[in-house]
Amino acid sequence: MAEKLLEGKKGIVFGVANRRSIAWAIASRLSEAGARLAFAYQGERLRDRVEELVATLPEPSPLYSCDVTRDEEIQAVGAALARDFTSIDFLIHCIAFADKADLERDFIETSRSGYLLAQEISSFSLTACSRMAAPLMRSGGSIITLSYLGSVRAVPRYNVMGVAKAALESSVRYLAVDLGKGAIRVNAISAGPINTLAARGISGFADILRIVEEKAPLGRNVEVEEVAAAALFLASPLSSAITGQVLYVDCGFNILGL
Ligand code: NAD
Ligand code: IMJ
Repeated sequence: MAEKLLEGKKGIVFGVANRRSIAWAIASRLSEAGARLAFAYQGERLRDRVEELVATLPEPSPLYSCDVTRDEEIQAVGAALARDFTSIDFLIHCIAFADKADLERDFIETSRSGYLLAQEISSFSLTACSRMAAPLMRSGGSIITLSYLGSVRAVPRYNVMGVAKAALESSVRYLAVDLGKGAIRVNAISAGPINTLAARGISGFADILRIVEEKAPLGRNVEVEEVAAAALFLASPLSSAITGQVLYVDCGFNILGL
């Protein structure tokens, strides 16, 4: 049988909250491809749920608590990875947060604190996590984050998250330049709408799914497994010349003018 794509590779996944999380779909796919995984979850509130999910993987995986607003917790993850894995080959960043109120009223009403919160958690955390991980990627590596079309288009109610995703996608390019010399690649996947915890609370989300289904060139919404397959590609040597990119996995919706 052909060698698995990620046989012998190790990495860390940030952003599993529950079984619907995009991070979980990616973790499952990378694990299937032979990778060994570590998980960083937001805080003790999530530990039991993440533990339960991770127990279903074929190999035991270390779990670390990490609130990305705390530098010392990110540093502790670096130390734990050095201890448990010695080196890593990939980092998956699936983290976003904004104050719910900022996703419900007009963008112009965004508060200073709400703006900074969205930037800190949804954008700066990629840079902080990359700085932690890069020294562990001794033979090169792949860093992957998740974005959304609201970074480059004004999507109703995405608001402050759109501005944070614009900064995230720009960070991908600057990080790709800094880390390229160490053969570390940095890319984003811009996924179409998927029914996860981060999407379900949004009023009108069902309408958004319906509009995409109606208009997207492929005439349907994206499946989370399709996002995971793109992540496998970007984590694997198949994408060895691809860095600094935003790869749309959205059934073609982003190409439309009207
Ligand atoms: P999710 O709610 O399952 O994942 C979001 C994660 O962010 C959670 O695991 C949460 O614990 C984590 N998080 C929030 N604040 C944190 C903090 N301070 N420290 C550490 N972790 C923190 O939802 P999801 O849809 O899987 O979201 C994952 C990524 O995918 C996000 O970046 C989101 O913007 C992006 N995305 C989602 C969609 C969609 O429609 N669901 C589409 C495109 C992109
Ligand atoms: C989120 C808000 C508005 C429109 C939206 C979304 N569309 C999509 C999303 C069209 C697809 C989901 N998405 C891409 C996100 O990045 C969501 C981020 C998010 C969601 C919440 C909900 C609960 C909360 N804070 C949040 N912060 C970020 O309190």
